[in-house]
Amino acid sequence: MAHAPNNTPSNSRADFYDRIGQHSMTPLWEVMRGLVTPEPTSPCVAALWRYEDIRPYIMEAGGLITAKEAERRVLVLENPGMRGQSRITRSLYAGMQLILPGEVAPSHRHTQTALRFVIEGSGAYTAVNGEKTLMQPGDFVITPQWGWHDHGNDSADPMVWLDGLDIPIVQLLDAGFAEHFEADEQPLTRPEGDSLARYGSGLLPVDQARGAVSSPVFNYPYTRTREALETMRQSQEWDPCHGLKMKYVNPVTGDYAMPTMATFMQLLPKGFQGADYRSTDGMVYVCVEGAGETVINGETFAWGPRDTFVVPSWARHSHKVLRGDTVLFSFSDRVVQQKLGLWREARN
Ligand code: 1HN
Repeated sequence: MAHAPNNTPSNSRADFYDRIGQHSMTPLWEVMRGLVTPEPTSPCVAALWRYEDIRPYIMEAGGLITAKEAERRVLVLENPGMRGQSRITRSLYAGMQLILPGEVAPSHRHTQTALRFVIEGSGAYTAVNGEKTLMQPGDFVITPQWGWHDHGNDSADPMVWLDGLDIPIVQLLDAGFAEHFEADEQPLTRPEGDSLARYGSGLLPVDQARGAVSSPVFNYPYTRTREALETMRQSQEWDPCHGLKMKYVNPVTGDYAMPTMATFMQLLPKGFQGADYRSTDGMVYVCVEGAGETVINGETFAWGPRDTFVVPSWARHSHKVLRGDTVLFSFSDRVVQQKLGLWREARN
C-alpha cells in the first residue's frame, strides 16, 4: 500500500533553505547545536608571551614610529585562536605599549575602559581627567570610560606596560565613541596623588555620592598591594587553587574597580602547588615576581617575571610555583558575567 513519505527529502529541505534565505531567514534546527552548547566552546586558546621574546620587537617598534604618530605605539597580543581580531580572549583586548623618554602619547577619550599594568621602567606618567600619576612596575592604573587620557615619559628610560581594554565588549554592543583632545596634553587641575589620598586612604569625602562606574582611585600602587599581601600571608590562609587572591575594588561602591574588567593580585607562596580550577571568565595573567608553571588543559606553560599568559574560559588549570614567592596580576570579564548571572566556577 503506497502512502506519502512522513519526512521531507533533504533536497526539498535545501530548496526550502534557499527560498527562505532570500528572505533573510534560516532554519534554527540546522544551527541550534552550535548556538546552545552543553559547555563553553571558546575559540580562545591557552597562550604565553615571554617578555624576553617580545621585548626586542617592542623596542624595534620604538625605532619605526613615534608615540605621537602612532597615537599609541602598541603591539597587540592576539590570541592564536583568533588572529586578526585584536583580542586576547573573546571579550578582552591586550597589548604591550612602549613610551620612550621625551615622548607624549596625545590626549584622547573613548567609551572603552582601559587598564594599564606596568611591566618595565619607572617614572613615566599617565594623565587622566586632569590628574597625572607617575607609574612604577606592578602599578595597576585605570583609564575610565570617556576620560581624557594622555601619557608621557620624563624619565631617562623606556617604559612598557600592558594595556587591557574591553574593546570586544563595546564592539559587541556597538557602543563605541572616541574623540581627540584639542592639544597633545590635557590641562592638569589636581595635584599628583590627589585621587589616592581622597578615595584610597580608608576615607571618603563626607558628602560623597555613589559616583561613576569606575573607581576614582586610578593608580593602585604596587608598593601598597605587595605590602598588603605580605601582611596577610602571616595568617597562612591559603586557598587550595588561588593561594592568597585579592580583587581590586572601587572604594565608593565596593564593586570591582571597573565595570567591564575584573582585576586581581595573588600571592602564591614558595613551593605552592595549586589544585585544578576552572571558571567561565577567560583570564589574562602577568607574573610580577617569582616563577612557576600553569598546566592548562594538560599543556604546561612556564612563566617568570613580566611574562603574560592567557587561560581560556572553562579551561581546567593549576598553578605551581617553581621559584620563590610568586605574585600574579590578572584580569578578566568576571565582573560582567557576575552582573549577568552567567559566571560559574568549578574546583575539579
Ligand atoms: C588606547 O587609547 C590606549 O590610551 C592603548 O594608551 C591601547 C587600544 C585600542 C584603542 C585605544 C591608550 C588602545 C587604545
